[in-house]
Amino acid sequence: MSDLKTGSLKNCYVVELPRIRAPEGSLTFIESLNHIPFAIRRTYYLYDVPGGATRGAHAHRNLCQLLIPVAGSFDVTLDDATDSQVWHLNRPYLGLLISPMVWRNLSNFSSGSVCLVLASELYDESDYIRDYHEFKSLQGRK
Ligand code: T46
Repeated sequence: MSDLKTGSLKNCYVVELPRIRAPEGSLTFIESLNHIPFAIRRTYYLYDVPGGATRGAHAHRNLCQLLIPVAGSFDVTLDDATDSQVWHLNRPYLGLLISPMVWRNLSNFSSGSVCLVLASELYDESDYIRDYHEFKSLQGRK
């Protein structure tokens, strides 16, 4: 569990990661608690996403994550039950940090895109809020 303030879009932001550029290609690296404000306990990635598919449609109670478009592009819509904002992610050195208690939808995946996710916690289904009305209620919005 990170110590980020939770439940607000104000705590979600783009992280510019280090980029080592060379004629042979580029390299980006990420260090726990240095480039991101949490220790990485899990890594997973989304790939082979068919055109028109959407992912997400939930919030997490305690999980903090960094989403990185390591290939291709996709859109991330975040909603804290008061405001919503869309990010178009299309650079492998720019990740989107998502704090707990923020509803997310991922869409517009380009062909061959890969979304790498660094997560602050192990997988735990009880951390998910999959009902938007419950999410709004927990956020103090009816
Ligand atoms: C988010 C986006 C980017 C596991 O067994 N282990 C795991 O670590 C994960 C992430 C998922 N699963 C299982 C649970 C479900 O049966 O895989 C299935 C799909 O998982 P989920 O509904 O979490 O998938 P997405 O792609 O809709 O959402 C995930 C993250 O949960 C979410 O926080 O931001 O990827």
